[in-house]
Amino acid sequence: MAAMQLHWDIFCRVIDNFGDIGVCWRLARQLVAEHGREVRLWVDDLASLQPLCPSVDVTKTVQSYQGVQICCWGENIVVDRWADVVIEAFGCELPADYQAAMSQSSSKPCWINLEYMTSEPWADGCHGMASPHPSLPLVKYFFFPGFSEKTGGLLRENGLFAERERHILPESADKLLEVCLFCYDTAPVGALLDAFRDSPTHLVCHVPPGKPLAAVQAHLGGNGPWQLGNALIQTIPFLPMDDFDRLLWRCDINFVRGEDSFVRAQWAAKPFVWHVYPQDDGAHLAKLEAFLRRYSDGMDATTETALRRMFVAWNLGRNIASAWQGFVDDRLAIARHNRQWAERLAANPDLASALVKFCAANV
Ligand code: TRH
Repeated sequence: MAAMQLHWDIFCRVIDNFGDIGVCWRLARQLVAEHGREVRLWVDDLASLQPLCPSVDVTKTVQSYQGVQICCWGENIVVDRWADVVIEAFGCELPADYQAAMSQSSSKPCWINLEYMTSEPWADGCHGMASPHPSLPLVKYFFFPGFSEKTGGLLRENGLFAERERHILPESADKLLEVCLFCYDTAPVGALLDAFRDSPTHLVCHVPPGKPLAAVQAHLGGNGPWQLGNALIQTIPFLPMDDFDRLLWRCDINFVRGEDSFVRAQWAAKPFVWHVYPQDDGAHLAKLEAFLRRYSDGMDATTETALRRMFVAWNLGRNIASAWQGFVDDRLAIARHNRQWAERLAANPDLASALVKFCAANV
């Protein structure tokens, strides 16, 4: 039997926001907790990890937290050993010295480029593709998170659904609606707030700091809380990662964005609205459409229309008021569908397990 690949190095360069480090941190701690791996997480911007894990000390170049060794990836890092598995997150490019050292080792590490998630069908064909290095005797493999069984799957911890069920409250049509508003500042937040104000629905909307709050403040001014008709809009602090999950479980409708919060909203099995990470060439709209196709499969026509109208309105900034009311009216049916959707997705292996298996087969 092949030796277990014990040592893993994950390299993460933070481009913007929290998704890059959110994904890497989640993967690192799961590899430790569920697969017994020894993981070093190299990150170039500790300050972006700190809000997710408040115990992280941004002044320390090396520290351990939840069993993961967190290393600051600065200009001149000294790597005393290379790992059995090396993960280059989102094409962040490994340090040249590290690549050279990898190529000289007698047992070559399994080198993975962990890609951004997409539901577009082309990911099925690209997942697992090998890319030989142009000059060194190394091969890099492309690993695509995704929604089909032909991709690397989605990050999902063992016991997540059981934990969720311990916290979740039963759906009901007459309770005060709780909404979480996590989006980019390009979302039509002003139009949504106007729709809240004009709606008969009583709700409380939780707004995290950063882009969501900036967008709310740009429309309403001041620092809140704001009472708009039946809607109370209130700020919340940025929550540690596991508390953020609990917020998604508690809320009745979750606005989420990017990659990691989008996946967490799906595991929460509550109605959600996705704000896709905007790309200049409009590529994000293809991602949105590809996701909507998969996700609405098996939905009844009325629910699908309500859901599609809201996702499109939110991402294109059109017809928010009517789309919102339709979404709210159909939320119990959407919640039922989302429960089944989460179960269906969870039939595929989770990303960390798939990665462990893939690496064992590609040494
Ligand atoms: O922050 P995001 O927009 O991140 C990313 C990056 O922009 C990345 O470059 C881009 O390519 C990618 O999106 C698609 O959205 P995301 O992915 O949802 O990451 C947010 C993380 O922050 C996620 O791990 C959840 C976490 N979070 C908390 O832990 N607590 C909070 O209070 C909030 C609001 C978020």
